[in-house]
Amino acid sequence: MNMYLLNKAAACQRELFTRHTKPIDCFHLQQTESGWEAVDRMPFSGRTPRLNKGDSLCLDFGTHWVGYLSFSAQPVGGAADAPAYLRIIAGERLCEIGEDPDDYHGGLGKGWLQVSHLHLDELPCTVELPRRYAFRYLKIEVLDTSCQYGISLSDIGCQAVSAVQEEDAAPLVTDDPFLNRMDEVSLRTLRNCAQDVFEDGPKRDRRLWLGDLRLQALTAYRTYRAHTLARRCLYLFAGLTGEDGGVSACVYTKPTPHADDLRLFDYSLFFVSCLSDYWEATGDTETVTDLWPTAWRQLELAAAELDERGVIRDKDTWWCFLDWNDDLNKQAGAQGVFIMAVRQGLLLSKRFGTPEQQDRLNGWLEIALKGSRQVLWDKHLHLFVSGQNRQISWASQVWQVLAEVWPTEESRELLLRTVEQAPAVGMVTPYMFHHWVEALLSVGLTDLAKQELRRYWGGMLKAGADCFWELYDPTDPDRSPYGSPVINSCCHAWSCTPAYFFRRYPELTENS
Ligand code: RAM
Repeated sequence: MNMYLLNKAAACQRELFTRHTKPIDCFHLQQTESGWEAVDRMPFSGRTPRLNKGDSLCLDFGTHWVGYLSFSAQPVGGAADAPAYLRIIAGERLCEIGEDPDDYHGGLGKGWLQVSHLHLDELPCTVELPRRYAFRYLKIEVLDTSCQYGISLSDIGCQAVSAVQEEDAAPLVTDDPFLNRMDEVSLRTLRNCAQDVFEDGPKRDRRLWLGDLRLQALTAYRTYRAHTLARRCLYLFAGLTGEDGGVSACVYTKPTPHADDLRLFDYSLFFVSCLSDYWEATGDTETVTDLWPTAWRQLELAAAELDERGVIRDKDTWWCFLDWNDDLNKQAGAQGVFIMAVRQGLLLSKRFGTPEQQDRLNGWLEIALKGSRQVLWDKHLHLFVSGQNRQISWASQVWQVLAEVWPTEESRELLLRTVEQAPAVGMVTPYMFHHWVEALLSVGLTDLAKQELRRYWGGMLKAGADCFWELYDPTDPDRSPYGSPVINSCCHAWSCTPAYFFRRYPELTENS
């Protein structure tokens, strides 16, 4: 733990903005062939009728919020001669309040589900729920009162919190209503994930992941200009490196800052990318001087994974992320991330490094480019292959293009070939789709990038997204990496990047 760096992270901490929000409608839930639906909608008057044992109430807060819930409860019909016993479920989507949380058997801890059981011992009372919730919908179930009384609830509200305010975002100039809507949802996604740190998702995992940070910060520089928050996150990672100087894939800030044991090859290298993006956005020499040694160390550690052919060694473990597709072989993607990070390291090293570091970076670049071109490139197929079984995937092509292994014209042809051949090993997260769109834009395939934004993020909008999701597979709406869609995060920061694309590449919003 490096206290100098952690103190700098602490100095970047700011009070969160707050805003009071209230339910707009009440409704009933109905399960249909296509999932859960809200029926019998009515504007919510602000006070419930008498609720007795077995009654429940569903509320809609109009859109997605992150914050602290409170309400008042009054006894109706007689004195409260027993505690009122309630179960409250908050959900980002209707399925979360429709499914019984007791039926959840997914791979991640049940504690993430936004359920709480409350005993109201003294009535009337005002209750402030201690947990922070990420939700649009709320279901309140009365498990019991007594035969003598029921309860009525009023003042139901949420103190929403965020490090940024929507009104401070740099406006988007387009008169296309669909793109405006996409931008609005991207900005809300980022707002709701921007808390004490850039969280990956405010429902789950509520922590700072390096891969997510990179895309959040990129978007935040061009929208909310949340430079200090990005700086805080960079200092946290650098202050919490392991004994060998490697950064963790994710860190926690509470009760005190500490790192997770997990390391991911690509995420560690994204420390370099994040620092390079931060430098480009801010020109803040003090911070980059402090953090360059951490960035350099990630490059050194990664370069040690190059084999004698100049290719990053493949592994059987969960060593590199890239996407939530279990079938994906990560070797070629990891190689692409490495080359991209070396290029970014080279730029930083010219200002912050030593001549010796520059020489080593140039050496790694040469070796790794050779490895990609001679070992990973299949001369007959004209595609990159990955791993022992020479797997062909979308992710491998995308990362080799982002690494600029071939000149632009060849890369453009490669991406068009990929579309034509549509490899079976596809992309499933907005995170991987971000890189796909970035690759298309990097070689000038602007129309295709536009189409893909409309198809993929637009698909989430058509499916009713208030915020963009952790995972979206248009061919399988219930797909979950964790065995149950109710645990998926439906406000996930790595999906907020349409707001970045629209501002970085104005050609995307022209004549659309
Ligand atoms: C998921 C998280 C996060 C991602 C990691 C690799 O658990 O939600 O967004 O960075 O996986």
